Amino acid sequence: MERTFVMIKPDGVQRGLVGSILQRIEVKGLKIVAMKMSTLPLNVAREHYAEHAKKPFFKDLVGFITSGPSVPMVVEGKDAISEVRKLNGATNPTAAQPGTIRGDFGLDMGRNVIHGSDSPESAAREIALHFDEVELSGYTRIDEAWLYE
Ligand code: IDP
Ligand code: MG
Repeated sequence: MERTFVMIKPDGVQRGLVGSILQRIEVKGLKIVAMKMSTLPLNVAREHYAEHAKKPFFKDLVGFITSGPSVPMVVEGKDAISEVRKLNGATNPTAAQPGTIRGDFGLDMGRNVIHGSDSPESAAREIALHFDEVELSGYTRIDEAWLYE
C-alpha cells in the first residue's frame, strides 16, 4: 500500500466542492488516513511549493494557497500516488479530461482545485510537512476484502 498527500485548495473549499471531491476519492477505494481543514501558514506554503520558487507564478501561487482554508489529507491505497494524479487530471483544467476533478470543476491553471503528490519522495516530504505522525490513522476499511484480490 502506498500513501500520498492530497489537498483540496482554497478555491475548492470556497466553491463547496469538498464533499464531491472526497466522494470521488472514497468511491475509488482510496482510504483517507488523515484529514484536516487549515489555512496554510506562509512558511509551510513556501516549503510545500519549494520546487517552484524560481517560477514567475510562485508569488501568486503562495498568495492563493494561503488565502483561505484548504483541506489537506493523506490518502492510502494501491498505487495511491498515480491513482490520485489520474483522478485529479492535468494541471491545466482546460487540458484536463472530463471525468477528472480538474476537468470537471475548473477552468484556470491558477485555480485548479486540488493537489496530489507527484512521486514517492514528494509524498513522504509533503506528508511530513503537513502532518505529525500521530495524526495518521492506520485502520482497516470494511470493504477492503472486496476492493483487493
Ligand atoms: P501539479 O499541481 O499538477 O503537480 P505543478 O507543475 O507541480 O502542477 O504546479 C503546481 C501548481 O502551481 C499547479 O497546480 C498550479 O496551481 C500552479 N501552476 C503551475 N504552473 C502554473 C502557471 O504556469 N501559471 C500559474 N499557475 C501555475
Ligand atoms: Mg506538482
